[in-house]
Amino acid sequence: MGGRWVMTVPIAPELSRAELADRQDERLVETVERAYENVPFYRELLDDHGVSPGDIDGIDDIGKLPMTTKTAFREEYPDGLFAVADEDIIRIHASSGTTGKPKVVGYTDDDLERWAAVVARSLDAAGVEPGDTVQNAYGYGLFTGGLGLHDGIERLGATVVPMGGGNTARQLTMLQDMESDALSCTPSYCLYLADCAEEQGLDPRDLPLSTVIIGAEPFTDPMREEIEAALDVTAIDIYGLSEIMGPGVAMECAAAQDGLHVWEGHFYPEIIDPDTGETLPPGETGELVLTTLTKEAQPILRYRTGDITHLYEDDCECGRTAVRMGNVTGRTDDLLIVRGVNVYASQIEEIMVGIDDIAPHYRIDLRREDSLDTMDITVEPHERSETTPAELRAAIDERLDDQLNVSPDSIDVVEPGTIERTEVGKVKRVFDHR
Ligand code: DLL
Repeated sequence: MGGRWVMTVPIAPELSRAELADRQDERLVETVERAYENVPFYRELLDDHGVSPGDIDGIDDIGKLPMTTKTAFREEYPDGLFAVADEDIIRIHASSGTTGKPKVVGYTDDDLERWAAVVARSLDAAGVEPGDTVQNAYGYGLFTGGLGLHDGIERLGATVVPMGGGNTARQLTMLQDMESDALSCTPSYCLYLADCAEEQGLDPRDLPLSTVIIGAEPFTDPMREEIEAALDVTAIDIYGLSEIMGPGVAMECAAAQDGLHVWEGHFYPEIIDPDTGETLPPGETGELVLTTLTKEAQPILRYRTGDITHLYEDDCECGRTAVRMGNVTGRTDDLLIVRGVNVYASQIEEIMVGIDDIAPHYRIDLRREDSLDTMDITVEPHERSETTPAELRAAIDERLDDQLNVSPDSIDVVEPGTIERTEVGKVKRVFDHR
């Protein structure tokens, strides 16, 4: 779609670290005041901890603030965390948990403006340019993925093809007919789409795409490589969560493809030890805690995301000054305790995806039988694999035992295509029946 008029890129200039720090100081003070004055939940929480807004002079004081957990969203459902009058909320989103009520989030007009700008900035980091065409296959609706990406794509001055999730045959047709440069969707859907293309006799590498923007669920490095090879694209990681804004809290840059720049003028990141709550120094792995610095409708202080990662402050070759966080491969609540051995689903995934002959589709079923935990793994070989199921089982068993000290009760190798694919929404791989 060349040759058309393109608006100028509305990307804010890079701030120096010192300028960024000044901005964070100012914005934290404002955010704490706003939360204390307008949200009874925060007034009580701060009062209970003996902290008043006057104690917070800047980011260095953030450790004085208590943390917010997801239970606040459940207890204050639906709008108890809003800091503005109902008529100032112009959009609602919600994220459904596996249990209980959804977490409802609200946005003012200015919040939506800032969100679009932050997503535009994220897309710019991914190498998407004004004038490009982006097919957006994140779900539209209460989920923040669809509309969040949508507004950012438009803000950048790119063309959005608002497909939403599912309807894969049509996605493939539109990708070709619109000559889309980029596709935004979950990593599992990316692979599914590539498989569907092949089934239709189409080589997925012949699709016009050069970039895919993948996020909303964890993926491992081998899985990213698989996506890049299958579609002949660069796969860029986008991170975000509804409670803090939605997609675009942090974004990998195409230049380094190494860690995600956290847009620190808007979201302040910390890493804590999930067991003790203590703040950890840069480089150490723990739970990501985020504070909104510009959210008007719903300021959130020190939110425990449950996501496991680390922060690194080294200079990035792209020249962006914002700190980077590692790719999120696990969550504190993904921890599986199988017969007393602690293991993250992502660690199991990493091992399985690391075995060449195994397709990145698997499921883990956990059950309890006679007060003993059992773990059954189901995997698919790659279509091209010539290894026998017995050899595959042996390879998985040996690596799980060597590297994680776990031994599943069964490893079932099923025909390619047997494991149910997720066409809409986030992939679910662990089924805990206990
Ligand atoms: O998933 C927002 C989003 C939409 C992000 C589209 C990226 C793209 P929630 O439904 O509230 O919001 O889920 C947030 O998803 O706490 C992580 O556990 C996980 N997650 C999000 N992005 C990534 C990522 C959206 N890039 C939860 N890598 C977060 C790993 C991710 N996990």
